[in-house]
Amino acid sequence: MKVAIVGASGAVGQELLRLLDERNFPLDSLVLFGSTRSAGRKYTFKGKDYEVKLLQHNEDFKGVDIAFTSAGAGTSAEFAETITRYGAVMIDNSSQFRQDADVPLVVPEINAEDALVRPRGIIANPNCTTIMMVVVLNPIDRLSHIRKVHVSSYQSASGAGAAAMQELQQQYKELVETGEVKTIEKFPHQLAYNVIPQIDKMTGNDYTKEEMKMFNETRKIMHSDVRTSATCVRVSSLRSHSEAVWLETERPLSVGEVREALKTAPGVTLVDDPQHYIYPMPLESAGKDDVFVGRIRKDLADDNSITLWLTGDQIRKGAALNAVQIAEYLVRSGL
Ligand code: 11C
Repeated sequence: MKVAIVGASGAVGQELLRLLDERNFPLDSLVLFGSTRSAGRKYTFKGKDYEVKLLQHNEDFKGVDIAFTSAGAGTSAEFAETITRYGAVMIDNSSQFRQDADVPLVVPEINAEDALVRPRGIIANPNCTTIMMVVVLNPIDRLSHIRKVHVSSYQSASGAGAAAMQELQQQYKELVETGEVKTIEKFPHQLAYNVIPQIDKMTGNDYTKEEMKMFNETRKIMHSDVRTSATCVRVSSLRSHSEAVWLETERPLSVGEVREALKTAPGVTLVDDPQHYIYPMPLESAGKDDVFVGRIRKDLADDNSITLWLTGDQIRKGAALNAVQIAEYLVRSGL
């Protein structure tokens, strides 16, 4: 098995390297790609050094079985043909192909088998905020169909990449040292001591692209007509996203049956004892694999609705881990 990582120096690329090692992914050879900025950098994997090659339109992908791509939508669009030409399966972390009818959009706990039909050799890895939410919605949807979701996200700096995480840390340093923030490049406003109610660009319907990803991707992954209305907000946590979710089902569900369904759901850990101040928090889910869920309660405003809170590591389950789980499924299915 020959594996390639495109965007090896980024936050997701680095997490992919850690996960392939940690999970003993059955690879025989590895090749790393990057932009002119990262080409030439060296990373160690299982005791061996690998140099990042410049991503180019050439024959470097000959013999590659699985290519993880995490270098932005533009790069994925430009290089998809080059990457898949000789049969590599491209597991793409960008938003470029997610809504294409001939590209499966996969969260293995929910629709793994969709990955088996991939006419273009591309499998899309969903948006991080959406992945975490659907892992929790799906077991509830099995109890009773979810018709509507309202969600407010609390997204960490890591969603905007490694440089954005450094920027947040730099902003706090500047505040302590000089009392004011000087570095504002990756976010549209100062993030330290702030929250920003916009992630990604605005679309024509007054929702942001991130919010529309939650609407569209949830439907495609769950094969559902659910309608999701989201407000996506950047907060100053470093690397784990949180979401407050209100979901409306066809029949009223009890808190007890929702808890029972989530207790045994794959990829979910129940952390729900608020009387003792126990609930999921981004500091605790950072670096972990599962999506953590708590504060499960009846919605006071709607008898058919349940309210809950979840957190999950955006770089792990929200990106790199989900991609590796897709690859593991392909291997188990005989790739
Ligand atoms: C963020 N969720 O937190 C975004 C990053 O569609 O893969 C991931 C964007 C995407 O900024």
